[in-house]
Amino acid sequence: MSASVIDFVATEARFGAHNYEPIGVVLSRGEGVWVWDTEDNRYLDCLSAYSAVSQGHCHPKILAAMVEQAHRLTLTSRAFHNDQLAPFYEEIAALTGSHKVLPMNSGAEAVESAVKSVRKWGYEVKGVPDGQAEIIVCANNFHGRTLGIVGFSTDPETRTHFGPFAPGFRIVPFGDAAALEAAITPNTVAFLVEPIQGEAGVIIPPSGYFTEVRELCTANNVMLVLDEIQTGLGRTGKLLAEQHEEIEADVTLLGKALSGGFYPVSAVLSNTDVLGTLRPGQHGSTFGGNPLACAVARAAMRVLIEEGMIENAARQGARFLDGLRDIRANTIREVRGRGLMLAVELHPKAGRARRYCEALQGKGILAKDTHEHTIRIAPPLVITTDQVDWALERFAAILTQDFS
Ligand code: IF1
Repeated sequence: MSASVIDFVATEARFGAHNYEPIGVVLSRGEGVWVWDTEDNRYLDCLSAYSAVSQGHCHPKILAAMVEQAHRLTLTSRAFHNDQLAPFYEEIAALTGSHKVLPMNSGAEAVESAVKSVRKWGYEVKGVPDGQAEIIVCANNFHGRTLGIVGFSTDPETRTHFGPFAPGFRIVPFGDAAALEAAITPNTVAFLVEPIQGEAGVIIPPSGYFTEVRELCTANNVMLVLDEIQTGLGRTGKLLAEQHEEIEADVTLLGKALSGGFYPVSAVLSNTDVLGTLRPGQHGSTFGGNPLACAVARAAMRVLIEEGMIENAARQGARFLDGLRDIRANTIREVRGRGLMLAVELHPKAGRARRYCEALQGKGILAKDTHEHTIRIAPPLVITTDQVDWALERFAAILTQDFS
């Protein structure tokens, strides 16, 4: 690392809370799938800011929409109407087939908003006695960092010493429909679940799981809440991951790529009943639904469709997965993926995934480890065939080495 890079890293360490441990690269510029560091070294971004820059870095059309809107009007609060919110509602509802929309900012806020809404629905529509609502979630879930959410996490790192936590959550294993059925009571208002568990290491449930989950939720009048904050908007090769099993959630959560990485924009999408229970004054946000966010999100959704990014994610994701599976290396325990949400799980004896990510950096690839032994791979959805092949060559070169 050069002197200036060490300076940036040291200054961050001196003033910042140490809640991250970044890889030693200081980025200063991005375009499409590429990012450059302060010394002008180029890297293929295989993290995409945790899937938020699916449309590629600094997409020119999203940028233009953002700049144009920033010149006109940025924030009004919801105390007044603005001329971007209505078209945003129309366009996101048409795209996803939803009836009602609640605009928020971060993913965690969308999750919290959904928890509040399904509880309210439970009391006011389903008839659950006040204060008794139960929400079922999965072991190894990741839905964000706020108190309500970390309270139902099963990861000690995420929750230790942040309590006391709110009651009202039950935990079942992911991918086990019988366990869900057994956990449902008359007071169950919702099942909150990721279509593919991201933080857990790109865990894909057994085929048929979500079909059964959908049937169980319908039979028991339980709202199925899919957290598509990471899997949604093309990441898995479909607009929504629910489409892989041809089911429809009652509540869908979007965030991250909803803004193409320009701005925090999230949304709760629902049938009429769930969001219909919220009355004036009962929920809100200073920034939620602001004109700048709406203009950015409209452009982000438009380019995703117009530029064929979802189909590209399916095509390049299949190529990437095949290519990773073809790498003959005893460091690899399993390769998983759907669309451009991929992971390589290393043999525990191969050494820490972090070391492989650092070695990949040396070859011009930025990827992120998760849980000691898994390398997560999620490039922007605009990646080309040549770029996938370029990346595969480098993954092969690194994965055939031993860093134990
Ligand atoms: C961190 C992982 C990704 C999410 C799902 C809600 C949220 C997230 C399914 C909250 C956020 C992030 C945040 C980041 C790490 C990260 C992550 F490693 F945990 F798995 F994306 F890959 N639902 N995911 O994945 O959204 O409030 O952050 O906007 O360090 O917290 P947010």
